Amino acid sequence: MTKAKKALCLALTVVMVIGVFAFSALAADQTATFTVTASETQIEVGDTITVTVMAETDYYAAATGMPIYYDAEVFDYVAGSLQVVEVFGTGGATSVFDNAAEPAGLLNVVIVPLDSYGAVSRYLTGTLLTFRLTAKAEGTSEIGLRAEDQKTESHIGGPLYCGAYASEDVTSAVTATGQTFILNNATVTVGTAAQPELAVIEGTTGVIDTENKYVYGVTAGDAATLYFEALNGGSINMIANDAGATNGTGAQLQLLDAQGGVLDTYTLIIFGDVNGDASVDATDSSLIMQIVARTTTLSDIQTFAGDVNGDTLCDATDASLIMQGVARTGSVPVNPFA
Ligand SMILES: [Ca+2]
Ligand SMILES: [Ca+2]
Repeated sequence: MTKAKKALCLALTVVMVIGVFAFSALAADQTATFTVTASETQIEVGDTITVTVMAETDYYAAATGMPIYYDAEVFDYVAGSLQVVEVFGTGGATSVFDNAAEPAGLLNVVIVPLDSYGAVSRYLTGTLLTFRLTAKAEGTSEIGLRAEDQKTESHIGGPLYCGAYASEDVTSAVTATGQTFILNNATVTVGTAAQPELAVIEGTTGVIDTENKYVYGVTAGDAATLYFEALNGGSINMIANDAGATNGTGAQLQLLDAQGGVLDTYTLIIFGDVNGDASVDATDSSLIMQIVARTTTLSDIQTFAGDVNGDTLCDATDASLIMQGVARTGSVPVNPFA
C-alpha cells in the first residue's frame, strides 16, 4: 500500500469515526481560531516560504481537520515538508493528503487523538503544523482555510472541523461540531505587482504630456475622466481649480494607488479656456487681449491654454480664433498640436 493510500485509509477512518460521534449537537459558545502565517509576504519567483498554521480553542479539542488552500499557479508544495506538532501527545496520529492525493493547491491535514476515547484531550494553543511552498510564477495567493468548508449539522461533508470533548480525560465521545471558527489567512505576493498608471481611453482625443505633466485634448465642458483612465488598480481623483471647476484649465488630475495614495499629479489644459471656468468664450479672448495690452499677467498654464493655434505664443491671433469659435465661424481645437 502506498503512503498516499495509507493516508487516505486513515483519513477515511477518521472521517467515519467523526461521522458516528460528532454530529449530534451544535456547540454553543465554543470558539476555535485558526491563524495561517507566511514567513514572508513579498517574495520573488524561486523563493521558498514556510507557512505556519496555528490554532487556539476554548474547549478540549478532538480530531481536527484542516483543508489548507494555496494558488497552485503561483506555488508548488515542497513534497514532504509538512510537519505536524504532536498536539495530542504520544499516540496521536496525523494523516495528510498532500498533492499526491489531492488537487494541486490543497493540503488536507487531519490530526487525531489515539482514538475517540483513549487519549488525553487538549486545548489547542499555538502551532499545529508547518509546511513549505516554492514560488513558481508571479501573482498573489491567499494561503489558508475557507469558512464554507466548515463541517456543521447542515453541511456535514465539510472537511474543516475541530471536534470537542466534554472533559480532559476523554471518557466521552466527541460532543459537538459547528463551533464558531475564526479564520485568519495569509496573503503572499510573488514578484512586483504592476503599478497603477495613467492612460488615454482608446478612441478619445486625450493626450498625456508626461514631460510637462499636462493632460489635454478634452472638449470644453467634458469631464477629464471621459478621456483618461487609471490602469492596474489605480484610480483618478480630480481637484477643482481656483475657479472651482474640476473640468477647466488648471484643474488637477491625481493618479491614486489602490490605497488612495497620490502617485502622480497632472494639470488639465482646456485650449481656449484661459480663466478655467471650463467654457471657451469671449471672457477668455478678452483675457488674452489684456495680456497683449500688458494690463494683466497670467500663469504659464493659462498662457499655454490660451495658445490655441499652437505657435508657442499667446497673442491677438489666439484671441481672434477664440472669437471665431464663439461666432461659429471657426473652432478652437482640443489639441492644437494634432
Ligand atoms: Ca473660460
Ligand atoms: Ca498662439
